[in-house]
Amino acid sequence: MLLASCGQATVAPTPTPTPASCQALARHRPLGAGRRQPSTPPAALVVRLKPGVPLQQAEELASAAGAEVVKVRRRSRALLARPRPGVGTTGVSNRLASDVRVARVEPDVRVRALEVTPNDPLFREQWALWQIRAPAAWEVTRGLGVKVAVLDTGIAQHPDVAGAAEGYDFVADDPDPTDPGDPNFDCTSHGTMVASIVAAQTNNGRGIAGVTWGASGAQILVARVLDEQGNGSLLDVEEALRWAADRGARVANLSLGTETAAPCPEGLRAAVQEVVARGVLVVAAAGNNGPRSGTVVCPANLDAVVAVGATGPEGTVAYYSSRGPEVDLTAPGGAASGVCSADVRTASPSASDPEDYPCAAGTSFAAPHVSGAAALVLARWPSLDPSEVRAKLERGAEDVGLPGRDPDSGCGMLRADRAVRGETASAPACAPVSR
Ligand SMILES: [Ca+2]
Ligand SMILES: [Ca+2]
Repeated sequence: MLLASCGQATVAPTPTPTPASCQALARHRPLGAGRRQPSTPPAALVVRLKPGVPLQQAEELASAAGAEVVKVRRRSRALLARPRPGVGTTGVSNRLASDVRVARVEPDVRVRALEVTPNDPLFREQWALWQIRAPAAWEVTRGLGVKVAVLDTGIAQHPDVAGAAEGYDFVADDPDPTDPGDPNFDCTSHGTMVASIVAAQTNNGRGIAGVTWGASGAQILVARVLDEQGNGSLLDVEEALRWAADRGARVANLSLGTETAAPCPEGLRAAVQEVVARGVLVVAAAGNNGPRSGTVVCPANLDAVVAVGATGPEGTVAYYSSRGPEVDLTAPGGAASGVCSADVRTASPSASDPEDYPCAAGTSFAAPHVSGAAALVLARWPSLDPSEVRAKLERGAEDVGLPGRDPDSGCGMLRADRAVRGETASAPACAPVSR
């Protein structure tokens, strides 16, 4: 069963893109051409005072040199001064430097926030990436080379999604994991949508951004375990998990589950334990059977699996998200309110558009945010074992809902930035000991 609601009017038309010519013009126009630039103020100077010189003399000292004080920094015993209009910076600097009260004069060095903003046109609409603080995480890593297995309906061709690094079709038992698409829904490929969240081609000036950066991000191993309608066998899931471990996958994403909450069969439990011991973090969608507790489906309800519930754009747990003590984390899954902008933007071809960017909601789309963040963590620290990766994700999570671990949100909302920096939240729900 697919843990998505993509057939329920959540697939919205792609918004009208900015005309390509307009974008190209903006990109290629030389700075300043054809437009009056505001006059740049003269560069500020940092003036460091000698010991014992009272800071109260700052104004007089600057004024005597032809400058005005921008600010005085008491702890650093320095002032920021700027030449008065029409007064040359060099002269001001020389006069200040020759003042007996001044220890040193330096140019003010400017700094800026190092958040990474990719140029994908739909990125500004991807609230999900802002919610998990992906731009700050990308300062550290974009997940290059980590192998993430996506066990799903396979993958379809889309210009903003890299193909499978390796793949296998466990449904038809052949080496071609292509998803032919679901004829019942216009959203043709669930697996492609999920893969696009993990690793859409990013900063390519096209479509969406992924949690990891496509060609410069995680490699996707595609295991087709669900048919185009989204139905499959847990035995194929078992087999595909072992296949993924054989191929060096470090994360396995399972945006699938049983229809209702039920204990997992012993075979699947053993397969999960086996691949976790071989270094694969297994991440699964919690289910869309909320809001009552006790609704987390298999395989998310296994202890060894990271069970992911869904949040909407406000950061609250979505009404449909399955609840129970097995929930470990929440991540963006969309509000499922029928409004495209409140759902998760993905990439997948549709019947009407080979380059569609459908919006979709479900815990299916929450899990790949966690899988992508796990790949970022592993790109930074490749030697971590699954329990260590999991601990970083859980300790960095933002406690939401009831204080501490709770059955709606588990350890709280995914924070990719803290996970890749190895930081613990200020009031973590699940630190220092995770389940
Ligand atoms: Ca893109
Ligand atoms: Ca909580």
